[in-house]
Amino acid sequence: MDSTIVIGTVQGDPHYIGKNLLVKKLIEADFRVVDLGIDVSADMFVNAVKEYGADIVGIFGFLIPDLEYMRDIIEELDKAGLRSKVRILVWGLTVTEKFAGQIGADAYAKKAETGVEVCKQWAQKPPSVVSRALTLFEGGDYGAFPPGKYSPKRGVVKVK
Ligand code: B12
Repeated sequence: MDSTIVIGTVQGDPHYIGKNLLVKKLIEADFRVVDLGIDVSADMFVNAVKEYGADIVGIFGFLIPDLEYMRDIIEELDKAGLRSKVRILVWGLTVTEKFAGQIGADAYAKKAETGVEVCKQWAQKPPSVVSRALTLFEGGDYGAFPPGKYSPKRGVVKVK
């Protein structure tokens, strides 16, 4: 796949078993993966996106405070002028579809398999159309957030 994914578990969170599973499956699917490990700060995400020219960012976090770190990471990517160059995939036990849309992620995926599916769809589409191009499932394991519903910039569109 002609796509580079930077992935990590957010700052303060030591959980990595599920993330590592996703990384393994992404590598098997022939993606270039930059695994930043655990306890990853917003700066580390920003620097890695720049250094490796990543086009996808995967953010994971199990713990409740992680939700705010996810928001920070997306804001820092925006401030660094990188937001329009990457698609952002998030997941965590306390991440809801609505929250993912509100913080400006492009998609969420509850399982490693569906995370890979989202990345495959993105890898086949140019960034400008990618959010809308995803297959969307209501109440399913993954979804995407084209502009519209949750904020003026981004939101969730559901397709049955
Ligand atoms: C194993 C575990 C640990 C291990 C972590 C080992 C490791 N190195 O990863 C240890 C013991 C270190 C740990 C510590 C803690 N834990 Co813990 N832990 C768990 C446990 C039991 C399982 C997590 C797990 O690995 N599941 C298996 C993997 C395969 O599943 P997964 O991670 O969900 O991954 C799947 C998806 O999420 C998805 N996915 C994964 N990564 C990504 C990334 C992206 C981008 C995407 C799209 C998808 C995706 O794909 C995966 C496969 O389908 C859960 C309870 C549970 N049943 O979930 C609690 C749990 C996550 N822990 C919890 C807590 C509170 C803690 C502690 C804070 C406890 C404490 N007071 O000390 C500490 C962390 C302290 C710290 N800050 O350092 C809580 C979190 C509650 C909350 N929401 O805030 C849980 C839910 C337990 C509970 N019910 O209270 N924990």
